[in-house]
Amino acid sequence: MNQVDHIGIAVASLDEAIAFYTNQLGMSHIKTEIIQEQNVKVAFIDAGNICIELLEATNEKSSVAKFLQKRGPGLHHIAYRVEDIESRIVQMNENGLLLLTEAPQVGANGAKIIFMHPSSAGGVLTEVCEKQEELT
Ligand code: CMX
Repeated sequence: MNQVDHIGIAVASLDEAIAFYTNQLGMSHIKTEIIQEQNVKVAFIDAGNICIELLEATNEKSSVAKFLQKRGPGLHHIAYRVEDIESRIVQMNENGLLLLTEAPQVGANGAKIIFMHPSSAGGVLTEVCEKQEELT
């Protein structure tokens, strides 16, 4: 894994969370995007050396809705950036890690993403992502 790409935080209200990170913590809101495939609306916050991804569920099917019901708002996942996600998937499968899908899915900003189940990653929902372009 090359570097931490972002930290995902599940929130009940994206507007309230954005206000907290910008008004209270003085960070910049980069952009907001709906990711249909994941049933989430995400806002990216520039935290200097890292990006914070705030996640709001768009419907009850969303894994974020389930997470909020069970655990309440808070740290949801950590994402590591790689250069060639397909070869990483082969490697992770060979190492017996439990991936949530066989192939990468489309994440925010068109990134290719895949998740490791928390049971296979020390209790942390872990995303591996290959960026197509930098956030602007
Ligand atoms: N972090 C750590 N543990 C988590 C977790 C999370 N985010 N979400 C669920 N878990 C734990 C639960 O607490 C539960 O643990 P126990 O068995 O000890 O109770 C276990 O995982 C199973 O949880 P569950 O509520 O039964 O949920 P599911 O198995 O149905 O789903 C998961 C869990 C990880 C497979 C699901 O949340 C998922 O598919 N996540 C990936 C997709 C996603 O989060 N997309 C949004 C992000 C989009 C993006 O960044 O682009």
